Amino acid sequence: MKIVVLTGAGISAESGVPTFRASDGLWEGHRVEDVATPEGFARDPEAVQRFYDDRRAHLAVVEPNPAHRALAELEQHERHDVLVVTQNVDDLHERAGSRSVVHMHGELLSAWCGACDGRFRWDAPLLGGPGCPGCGERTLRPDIVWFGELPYELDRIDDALRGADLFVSIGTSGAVYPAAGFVTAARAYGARTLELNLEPSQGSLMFDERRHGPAGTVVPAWVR
Ligand code: BJW
Repeated sequence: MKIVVLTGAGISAESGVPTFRASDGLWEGHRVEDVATPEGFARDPEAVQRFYDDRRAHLAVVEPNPAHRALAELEQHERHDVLVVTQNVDDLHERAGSRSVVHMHGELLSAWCGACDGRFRWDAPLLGGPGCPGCGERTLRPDIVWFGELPYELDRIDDALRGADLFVSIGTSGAVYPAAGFVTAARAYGARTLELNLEPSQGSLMFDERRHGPAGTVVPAWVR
């Protein structure tokens, strides 16, 4: 069976990575417009670098949880062809053992140089760091897709949705496009659709089937 799994912040919540849309409307105390837009970066690059440096450093103290591990197991199953499309910028799917992962919103462990368009594996701080290994530009930005920017690998994702027998959405609020529209596309292409989330998402009624509860419980129960 060809399976496309879309994951969001909810799958990493039980690992201790905060989700985005908490009730106070702030992301870890920051306004979205300040830290997740190109305009915010242009206004205050150091504040944005510091925000992402803190989140990158936090990766060292979190671990994959049973939901990440269950998806890695699913990929090992010889009868399944699995693509994980994650909106998350952490590396918990890879650390759990998933090999077929698309980071459509970028990665904390990557940096992007706006001057030479180079992308570099990055585990050091951006703020006060050595600058671009390619061209020497001082101010690198995190390799993260911000509002108004085009997510990565949309053609590959669309091809996968076109060929999918099953589309599963895990731990995402369905508030951010284009990911929020994947369920509609998958249905139109003929896939069965399943939502696994703590609570009904914004697009919950679009799914053929819904199972609600913490990812660390409902994802392993679905996989096994
Ligand atoms: C659990 C759980 C547990 C908790 N177990 N579950 C008006 C209408 C339509 C679109 C737009 C519009 N105005 C602007 C747009 C476009 C915009 C957009 O969608 N805005 C919306 C706010 C409306 N989108 C864009 O700009 C995108 N680009 C774009 O559209 O390009 C143009 C284009 C594309 C395609 C074709 C043609 C043109 C880019 C979006 C980039 C998003 N980037 C961010 C920030 C990354 C930086 C960072 O990480 O710091 O990505 S935004 C943020 O939201 C982050 C996430 O990946 C993304 C999704 O959030 P997610 O993962 O769903 O998290 P939450 O917190 O929202 O939800 C968590 C869920 O888990 C909840 O449901 C919980 O209940 C659940 N949960 N604990 C299971 N234990």
